[in-house]
Amino acid sequence: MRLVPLLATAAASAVLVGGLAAPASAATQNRTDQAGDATTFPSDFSTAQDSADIRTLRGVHGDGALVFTFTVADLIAPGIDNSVNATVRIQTPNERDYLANLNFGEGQKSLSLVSNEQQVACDGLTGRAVAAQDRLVISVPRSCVRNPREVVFGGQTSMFVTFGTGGGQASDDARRNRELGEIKLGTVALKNN
Ligand SMILES: [Ca+2]
Ligand SMILES: [Ca+2]
Repeated sequence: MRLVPLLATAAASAVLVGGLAAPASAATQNRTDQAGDATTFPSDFSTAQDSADIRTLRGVHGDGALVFTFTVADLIAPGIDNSVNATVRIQTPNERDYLANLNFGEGQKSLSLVSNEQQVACDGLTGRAVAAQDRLVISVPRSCVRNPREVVFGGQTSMFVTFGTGGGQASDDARRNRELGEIKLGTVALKNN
């Protein structure tokens, strides 16, 4: 007779523990960017435009890693006739600047973390393209950027697509109404305290 109440209690406890076990200190920031604002050449090249056109850039400052997810209008699947590229700029409180890059060049994936134009060794740096969800994801272990309590970040995409005898390219910055150039940082810190 006591079995049912015990199970019910166990289930209730599991739900409670599950809720509390979520990374309490992880912070998320979701940045929305304008639609259709990728700088594109030729200007009517919609495949490149839609692939580069950032709609949101989400940053999650977890206990183990900083994870950045670009969602674009319509991501092309990385392949032999294109190049798909995303870069996140991360600035830590001592104003140390990092660039984490995910690149698919002719379908070959490469990842890098650079600070002051020097490569930073970073085991656990990962990235992926999820074309079905129009997402590019870069995960940077916090230990690779000296375990900051908070960061500010920005991001940029660039795409190069070839077709027949021609090609085109597009690039976007995860910030409304700004021209491309040095990747602009946000002003609100993404904290993990
Ligand atoms: Ca955009
Ligand atoms: Ca933009």
